[in-house]
Amino acid sequence: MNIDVSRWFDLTGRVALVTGGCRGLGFAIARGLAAAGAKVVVNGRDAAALADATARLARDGYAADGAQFDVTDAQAIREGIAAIAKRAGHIDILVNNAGIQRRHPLVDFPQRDWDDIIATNLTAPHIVSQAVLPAMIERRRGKIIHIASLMAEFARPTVVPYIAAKGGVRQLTRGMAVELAAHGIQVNAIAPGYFATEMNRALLDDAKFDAWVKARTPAGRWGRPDEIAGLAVFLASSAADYVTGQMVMIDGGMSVAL
Ligand code: GCO
Repeated sequence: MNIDVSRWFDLTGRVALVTGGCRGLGFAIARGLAAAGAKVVVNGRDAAALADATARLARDGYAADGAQFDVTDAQAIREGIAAIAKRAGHIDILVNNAGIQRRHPLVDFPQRDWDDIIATNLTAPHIVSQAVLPAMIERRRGKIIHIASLMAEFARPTVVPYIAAKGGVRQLTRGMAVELAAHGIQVNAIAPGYFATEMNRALLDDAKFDAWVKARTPAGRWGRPDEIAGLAVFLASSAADYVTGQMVMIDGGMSVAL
C-alpha cells in the first residue's frame, strides 16, 4: 500500500497562532504553517507591522489574520484569544515565538530589562498557553511549540537574563508536556542557534562576532529565517503526535561541536 507521506504534514483545517509573527523567525514559521494548509493568525503589538505581515502572506497566496495584543498583558491575551476564536475558530496550534533580547554586563544589568526579558520570553508563553488550553483540552487535541534557544543549554556573557529565561522555557516545555499529554496535547520547543534576524542585527554587523559564529558553526554560516519553517511544520503536524516534551536544536551543528 502506498503511503501518502504528505498527509502526515498536512495542516489543512487547523488554526495556528504565532506570537511575534510579524518578522524574523515568527514570520517564517507563520508562512511555513500557512504553506502546509493552516489558517494562520499572526500576533504583534504594532498594527502597521501586523498589516504588513498579513499583506505579505496574502501576496504569497495565504489567507492570514492579525491579532494585536501585547504578550505581557494577560487581559489583552485573553481578549485577543477570544476574538480569534470568534473570527477564525479555536486555536489548534500555538507557537510561542515572541521574544526580546537585551545585552548588558551582568554586574549592571538594568532591573527593568531583566523584568522585560522574563515577562516576554518566559511568562508570556505560560500565559498565552493557558489562554488557548481550555479549548484544546475540550477537543482533546492541540500543539504548543515554544521557541527556546541554543541559550537554553549554553551561555555567553552579557545575555544572562535571556539565558535564564530560555532555560526556563526548556523546563516549561517538559512540565507542560507531561501534564497535558493525557489531554492529547503535545508540547515541544525549537532551539534556534544563530539566525540572521533583526534581533541579532548588532551581532551580524559586528565583524568579529560574525566571524566567530561562522568559525564556531560546523555549517560555517548563520541560519536563514526560512530554515526554521520545516521543523515548525513537523512539530505542528500529526507526524509528531508521539513527540512531546522535546527541545530540538536547529543551529548548523554549533551545539555539538568543540
Ligand atoms: C546573543 C543572541 C542569541 C541568539 C540565539 C542563539 O546575543 O547571543 O541574541 O541569543 O539570538 O538565541 O540561540
